[in-house]
Amino acid sequence: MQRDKFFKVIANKTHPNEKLVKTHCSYCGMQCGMNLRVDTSSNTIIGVEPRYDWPVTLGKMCPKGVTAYQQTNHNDRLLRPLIRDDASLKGTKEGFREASWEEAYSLIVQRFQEMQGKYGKDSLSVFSGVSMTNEKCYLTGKFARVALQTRYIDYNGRFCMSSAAAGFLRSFGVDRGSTLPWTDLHETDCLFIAGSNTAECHPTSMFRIWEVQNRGGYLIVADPRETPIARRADIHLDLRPGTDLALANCMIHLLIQNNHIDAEFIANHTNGFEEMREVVKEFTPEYTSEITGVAPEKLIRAAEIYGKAPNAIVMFARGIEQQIKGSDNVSAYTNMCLVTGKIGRPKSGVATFTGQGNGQGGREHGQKADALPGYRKITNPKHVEEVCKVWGIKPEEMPQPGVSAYEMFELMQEKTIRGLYLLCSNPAVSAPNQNFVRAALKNLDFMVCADIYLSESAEFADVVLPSVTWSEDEGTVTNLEGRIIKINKAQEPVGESKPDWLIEVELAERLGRGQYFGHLKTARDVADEFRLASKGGYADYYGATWEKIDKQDGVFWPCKSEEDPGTPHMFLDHKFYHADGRAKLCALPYRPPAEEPCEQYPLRLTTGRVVYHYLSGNQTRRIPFLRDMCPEPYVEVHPETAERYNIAYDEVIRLFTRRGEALYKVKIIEAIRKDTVFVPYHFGHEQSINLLTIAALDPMSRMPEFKACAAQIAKQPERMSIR
Ligand SMILES: Nc1nc2c(c(=O)[nH]1)N[C@H]1C(S)=C(S)[C@@H](COP(=O)(O)OP(=O)(O)OC[C@H]3O[C@@H](n4cnc5c(=O)[nH]c(N)nc54)[C@H](O)[C@@H]3O)O[C@H]1N2
Ligand SMILES: Nc1nc2c(c(=O)[nH]1)N[C@H]1C(S)=C(S)[C@@H](COP(=O)(O)OP(=O)(O)OC[C@H]3O[C@@H](n4cnc5c(=O)[nH]c(N)nc54)[C@H](O)[C@@H]3O)O[C@H]1N2
Ligand code: SF4
Ligand SMILES: [Mo]
Repeated sequence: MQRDKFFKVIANKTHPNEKLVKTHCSYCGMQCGMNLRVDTSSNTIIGVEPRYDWPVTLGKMCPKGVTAYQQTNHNDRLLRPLIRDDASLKGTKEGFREASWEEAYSLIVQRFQEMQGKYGKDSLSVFSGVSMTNEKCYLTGKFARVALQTRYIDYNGRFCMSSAAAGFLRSFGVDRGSTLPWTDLHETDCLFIAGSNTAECHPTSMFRIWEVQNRGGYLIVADPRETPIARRADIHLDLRPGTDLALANCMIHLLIQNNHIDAEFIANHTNGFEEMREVVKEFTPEYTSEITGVAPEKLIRAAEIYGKAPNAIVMFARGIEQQIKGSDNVSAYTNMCLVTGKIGRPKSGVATFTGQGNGQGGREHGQKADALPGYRKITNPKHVEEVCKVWGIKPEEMPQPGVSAYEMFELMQEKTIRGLYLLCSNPAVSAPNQNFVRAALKNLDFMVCADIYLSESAEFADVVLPSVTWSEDEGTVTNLEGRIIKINKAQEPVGESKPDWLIEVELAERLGRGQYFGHLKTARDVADEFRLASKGGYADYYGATWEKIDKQDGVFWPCKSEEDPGTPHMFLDHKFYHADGRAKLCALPYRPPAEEPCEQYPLRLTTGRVVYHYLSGNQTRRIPFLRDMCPEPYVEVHPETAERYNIAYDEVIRLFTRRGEALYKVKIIEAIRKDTVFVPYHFGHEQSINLLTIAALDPMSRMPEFKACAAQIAKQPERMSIR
């Protein structure tokens, strides 16, 4: 996309005592380019300017991005470690006192060593997140395996990208969330987007998406709700939540029937066509319509448009992935590009909208229960040996694989896990089946939480450690394209807060493991060790030096050497990463969601996001503008459903499932199916919709089914007005 030649691409300084620090937004996978404005007399961040010269987002930012800078010097920042002496106050904000780092460290070391002495190394666990740089994510994996020597580590990406990862690994043998750069999007002829509320969740992709339509191309959207992109789509496939696998199989069925397939590509570059064809046979538009509720004509037209488009991109997000068959949905939608050969070339391919800022890099370098740096497997002896060389430990010292995020809470409940080091995640809001998860956190003997603010999860901790925001440290993250980019430091850490990598190094030293961590004095030291640890893995970052990232506007992995410019387009040679170089066409029979509506719970509950808040809301609920725009959760209900229940706009109703209940204001809205209700999940305590969600897990990815469960509404008795 060309900029007007009169367009000024350099951001303005607004007063003389100011410098601009080039960086990216702290929030979603778009990682929009921004300059933080820093007052040089006080060395504090005072504002933000978009970066018009950032090729992916060209100066676009969303409401979260333009206010993100307000996090750094916010009054709620944690400035010193906190210790709670009275364990009976766990689960509340009460009872914390400030402490020195040394006191906090001593207590942690004493309690961790006590527990491991009594119950074994694996009595400790680490639960982490990917709003952190690659370097921090990498070091967290090493911290768990080498400093704590435990098998139990997993992270919030399990609730986010795990189905995309599992699906892509099965289809391609590699998991890079996008096979092509975002700068291709607007040049394609057809976008097929399933389960993504793009305009609210990746808003700065929209100018490219609208451009496809402006150029005469097509937009097809599969979503139970008429989201902003669904409203302007050429075809809106308004399916019942949890029925994507039928829809995707129907698309393949029709592509085959209409001969919109690339027989040569299938023969030369894929396996599994015949088995897949057998499975999709029954998915006629009529049969699929019965399952999905989508009119047969729409299914036929959607397949025709995708099939005829010279270039097309299939895209999806959590709407299809947060299901018990999330990884099957990913492979099934990916089948669309494989049967048509619309992959492995510019302007065609498949992409998932990666969620968190470092949702891509954070899943590649060892925070997952079974993963090691460079996307290696902890179950592969050769991989273990390669990583052990960098870490300086013996292969027999490498812990076994652990369990997935939700399963860690189950182990806490049964006391197999007794201690937790939680960082960069807020599972007391964001994990499913909250009543159980909160009880599991309470059941821990000892819990540490590192965060930038006192989160709902920190309320369960014995020790809270103050970490720094993204603007007070440097490092790399990998955006939703697979492009490794650089985050720069704009300000010194507030109070006594410290970057997570430094906390881990200092703790490791005090745990007697300094020989493996003591050499890491700066973020750059961690970066250099991390690049080396990824070398030779298939997510190879070795050649992505900070200098090259700066010079090239980012580096796409794999990037194997200093001379290698990186890999913006995957599979250009039509070589996939399976041993025989072929992609896998997967045969995937349909199965319904774990919990179907019934007489007692006749509605389908689905959950997700709004543009103003980010994830558990611990960051965005503190920003005045964002809080004003969306101060509380609500339930979206179709007008006919509202009439059936005799409920009015803004009336407070009780929403309940087999697991829990909560009170929500009603928002009556035509943009939702009559059999479905939607609640955003950015709120904690008694407002959390995760009190109601189901912890049914995808057998392959261990992703919880956040997107579909059975629910019911009850009217609340009118409150007396007391004045
Ligand atoms: N404003 C904002 N932006 C964000 C985030 C945020 O919290 N707030 N979080 C970031 C992160 S971590 C993530 S993971 C992404 C998430 O980005 P998205 O996945 O786009 O967001 P969601 O709201 O979870 O769900 C997307 C859509 O799936 C639809 N859906 C529900 N059930 C189904 C189904 O069964 N099938 C289909 N096809 N669709 C279904 C919902 O109606 C919704 O419109 O956003 C990132 N960007
Ligand atoms: N019902 C329902 N539940 C969902 C989803 C859904 O669609 N529906 N989506 C799921 C998805 S996709 C995701 S990604 C998860 C996210 O769930 P969480 O991991 O709980 O999300 P965040 O709110 O990002 O939590 C990050 C925490 O780390 C803190 N933090 C930020 N930066 C740093 C840092 O550098 N260091 C440290 N130590 N702390 C930091 C923040 O203040 C915040 O408290 O939620 C999942 N839960
Ligand atoms: S789209 Fe994502 S990265 Fe861009 S400004 Fe908004 S939250 Fe930040
Ligand atoms: Mo996510």
